[in-house]
Amino acid sequence: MRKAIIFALAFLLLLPLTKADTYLTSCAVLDTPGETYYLTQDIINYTSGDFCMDVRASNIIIDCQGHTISTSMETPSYAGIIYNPAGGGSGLVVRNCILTGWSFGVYLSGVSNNVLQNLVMSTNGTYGTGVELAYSSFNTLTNVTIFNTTSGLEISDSDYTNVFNSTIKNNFADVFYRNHERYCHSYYENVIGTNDKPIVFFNSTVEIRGWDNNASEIILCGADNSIVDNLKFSPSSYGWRYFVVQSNNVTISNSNFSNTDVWSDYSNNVTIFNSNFNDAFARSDYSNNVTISNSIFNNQGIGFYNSNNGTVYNVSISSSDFFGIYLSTSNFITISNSRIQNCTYGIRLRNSANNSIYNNLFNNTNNFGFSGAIYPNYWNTTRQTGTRVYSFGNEIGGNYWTNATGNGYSDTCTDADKDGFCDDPYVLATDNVDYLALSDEYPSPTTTTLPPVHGVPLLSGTLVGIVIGSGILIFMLRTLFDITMKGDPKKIIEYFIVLAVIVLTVLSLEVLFA
Ligand SMILES: [Ca+2]
Ligand SMILES: [Ca+2]
Repeated sequence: MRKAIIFALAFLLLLPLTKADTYLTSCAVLDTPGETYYLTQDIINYTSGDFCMDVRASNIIIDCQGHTISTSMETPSYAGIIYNPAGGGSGLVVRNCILTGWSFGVYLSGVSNNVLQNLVMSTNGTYGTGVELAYSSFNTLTNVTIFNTTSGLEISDSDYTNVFNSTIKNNFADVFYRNHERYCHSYYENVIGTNDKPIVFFNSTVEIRGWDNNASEIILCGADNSIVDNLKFSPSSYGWRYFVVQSNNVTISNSNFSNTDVWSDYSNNVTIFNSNFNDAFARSDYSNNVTISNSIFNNQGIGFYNSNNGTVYNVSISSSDFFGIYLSTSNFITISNSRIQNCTYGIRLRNSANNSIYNNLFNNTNNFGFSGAIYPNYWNTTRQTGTRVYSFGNEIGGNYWTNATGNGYSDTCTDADKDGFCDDPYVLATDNVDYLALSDEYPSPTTTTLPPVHGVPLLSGTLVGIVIGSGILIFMLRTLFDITMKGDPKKIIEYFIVLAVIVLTVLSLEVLFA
């Protein structure tokens, strides 16, 4: 009896120490806290529900032991592994799994301190995300491979994401930030993206100079006062690559971007100048004082979203299938001295007010468009002396509105006094009027360009006249002085003959150069 009691006590003592293991052969709801679930076989083409492994308790370990959990492409599917318990949770470990075809390979929402290790995820090219972190912080990914998804690692309102020794490449977007404010406490080490270049993350001031495609994705998060100069960034012809700026006071200059979004997100005072964008989109979200100047955009343009006080100056945008410039819920943006051509829309405004758009050339299929609520905007500045972006005249005011066939408003408007401004306001929409639309009626200045004369090219008639006239005056005074001193009548006759020859020469020059 005593022996039996001792045995029972020992058994009871051992109970909490007993490894709580469950072996799975199919998808399941995992709701025992602290349990380790081992998958003992592949689960192929699961189609019976939205989730395969539905985690509902904390500190659970899922070890697939190298097995695959897949769903068939044709069936709407949601997550291979989801951890989204009501009231939150933490401590999930997922390891040694291959997750294929899911809308989300692993979906973590409202949970923290989780670990993903030794995972391979793909969607075989259909829509899907490898790992979604939504409102989930303090997560660590180690040795995770994600490819062929829409978003490899999507980070939505989550911070403290640590990624080690992982490959997230050949996804439409490799690491996609969707934070609605700045979360910059993440850490990336040896994370390889598309083209086998690293995905780099900086959260303190950095100077990036002279990089020639050293990275596949660059994230400046809280890297205030950073300088980017002479950067060449053309990560891949496929997909959506990012140069993400979530930092203040960042300067980007003398750089070349292709196939990328240069994305100012929750950032103030970002300045971009002297740069080329080819198939590259400069967008500003929730960012103030973003300035883009002296730059060239081809195939894509510039977008401001929920951003105020931006500036676009001396920028050339061409051949965008969507828009040259888009203002969405963005106010007090100034766009001037820019050329926007061959775009489907030159500029589009949505719910945007108090923007100033003047002295630009618009030459597009549709020069402007509005959506959402239409608020007042300024389409001209005060009439003043200045250099026009297009058309003759020495005063600026509004914009030049034309199109490929040359019969836009500025081409055809009445400008009876030929002052270079259309006589009637150009009404784009309610409270959106260009009162000083530029016209092409200002007389072109009669600049006479002369052919080369004795190897001296392009002398103007006036200049020739002044030079020769001054020479003659000096010559005449000196000769007259000589003659007067000598008092020789023959010299006086010679003087007048020379004078006659000179006058005739000057006259013929003036006729020639008139
Ligand atoms: Ca005209
Ligand atoms: Ca006029």
